Amino acid sequence: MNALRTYDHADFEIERLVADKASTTVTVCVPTRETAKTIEGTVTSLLELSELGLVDQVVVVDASSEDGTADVAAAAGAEVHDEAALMPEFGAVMGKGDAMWRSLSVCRGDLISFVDGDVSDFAGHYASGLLGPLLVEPEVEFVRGHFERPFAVREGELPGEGGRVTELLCKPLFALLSPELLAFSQPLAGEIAARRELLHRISFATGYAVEAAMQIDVWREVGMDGMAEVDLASKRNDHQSLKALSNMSIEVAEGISRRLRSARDQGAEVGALEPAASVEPRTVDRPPFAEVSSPATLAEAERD
Ligand SMILES: Nc1nc2c(ncn2[C@@H]2O[C@H](COP(=O)(O)OP(=O)(O)O)[C@@H](O)[C@H]2O)c(=O)[nH]1
Ligand SMILES: [Mg+2]
Repeated sequence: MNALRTYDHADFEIERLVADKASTTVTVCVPTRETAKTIEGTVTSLLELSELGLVDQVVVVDASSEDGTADVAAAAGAEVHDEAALMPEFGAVMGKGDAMWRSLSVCRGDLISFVDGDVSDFAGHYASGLLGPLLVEPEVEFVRGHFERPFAVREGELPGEGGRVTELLCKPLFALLSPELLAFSQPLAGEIAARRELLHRISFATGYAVEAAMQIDVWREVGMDGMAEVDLASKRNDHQSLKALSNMSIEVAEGISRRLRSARDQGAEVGALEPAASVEPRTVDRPPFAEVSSPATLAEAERD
């Protein structure tokens, strides 16, 4: 097995990246649901990178947030889309992964980065760190961020105690099923960057299944050698309730389960993680974006 390529955001100087970038275009896309508190800072940081020539398009794809996220993002200068207005022929939008997938219809960059919109210590080094490996290393196709994630408590914060679904669900399942993927410290981090063609080739799981599913699909598509991880220092976002994390975990488990079944159907010797027949799935896989512009797929979606 090839070792995972690892970087630090400080390895990439913005001026150098802009020079290496030449005519390559870059989109940064932020999926948002009720993030009015943090989105202005995020958009402002990204537009600073745009002034420096690193980023060409800053997109916010909003879940019709009621807290004014879309207006705040637009006032800060982002290109804002309501997720429901993107690819409406696919019906109701099914959470974060579906919003990301639909955003491919408006993200024009040769390189596309996704970053969360609810991060209070977001800064430009998130985007430059994620884009760096793609701009300097032709073999890298996909980059995921990792960070120190403190857990906020009334008296302050507990270092390293955030990221509970990652540690309690995703990594234990990877440890059992695909230990190679443990090379990534935070496989569920929403901060990624990739070449557009790769993102158009893979399916996107809807909801919170998207990150774990993408981790597996990209690994199967380009191998460890085509992947990289970058240290983005710290990430602070509001913690979700245990109930919300439990629902998130079910979606993550579904995404992993579907990939195991598809690997097995393709002849891989993997164990099954088979849902009971009575289980109503909460997530689905959107087809590779490259396939959806074909008239047959669109007609199929319209029939559903
Ligand atoms: N457009 C859109 N964004 C979403 C949706 N659900 C979550 N997000 C955003 O995706 C990012 C990560 O989601 P979050 O709920 O914070 O997940 P966590 O950080 O893993 O707990 C945040 O910017 C959310 O606002 C959704 O259904 N649609
Ligand atoms: Mg969050």
